[in-house]
Amino acid sequence: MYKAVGSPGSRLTRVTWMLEELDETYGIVKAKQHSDVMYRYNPSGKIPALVDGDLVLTDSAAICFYLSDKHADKGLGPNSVEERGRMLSWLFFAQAELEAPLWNKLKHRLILPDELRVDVGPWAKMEFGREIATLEKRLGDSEFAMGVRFTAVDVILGHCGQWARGARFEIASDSVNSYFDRVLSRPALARAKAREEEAKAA
Ligand SMILES: N[C@@H](CCC(=O)N[C@@H](CS)C(=O)NCC(=O)O)C(=O)O
Repeated sequence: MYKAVGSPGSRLTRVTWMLEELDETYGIVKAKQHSDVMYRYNPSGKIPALVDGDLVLTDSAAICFYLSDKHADKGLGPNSVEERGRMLSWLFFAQAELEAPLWNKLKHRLILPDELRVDVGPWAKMEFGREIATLEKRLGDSEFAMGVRFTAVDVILGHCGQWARGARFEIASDSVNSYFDRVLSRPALARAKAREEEAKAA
């Protein structure tokens, strides 16, 4: 059984969502960022981690990609070297470009010590808007990032969309908004959130 390690409501949701999409059994190990428990799984103390037997993986995009590749028969991963390349390109885009302004703004608003905080708001707004325009072009008329098939890429992009909406970042694209609506209405995401709520209450 897989173990998904981290705090409910954090990037942990990417992992639980992915596991729900794959219909795999898992347990949630609750751990706060930089807690003793979290350092056992990730040298940086950051959330989330996945435990698969002796393998401990960190970094949400890598975890989702790994799971999709391992369970390729379930259709959420790459089916060829070319698809593997395209999925990795999407995942690097999602984390390095789309997520970066969201994460930097949050860090400077809530996480960093006061003396290190600066106002990255205008930069984050501009950068995020530019990457939404890129996302619109990259998606084109496709239902999902990889075409007609929902994959691990949509978990990571979708989670960025949920984050952006929660933090009231402007998403000035009808097609990207429709894409986020489509992806965020997946029953597997609702199940993942319910599992995290249960874990939170336990
Ligand atoms: N690249 C990592 C980033 C992990 C990360 O930054 N997680 C946040 C919580 S969602 C955290 O633990 N932050 C603590 C910190 O930045 O010090 C991933 O995608 O898993």
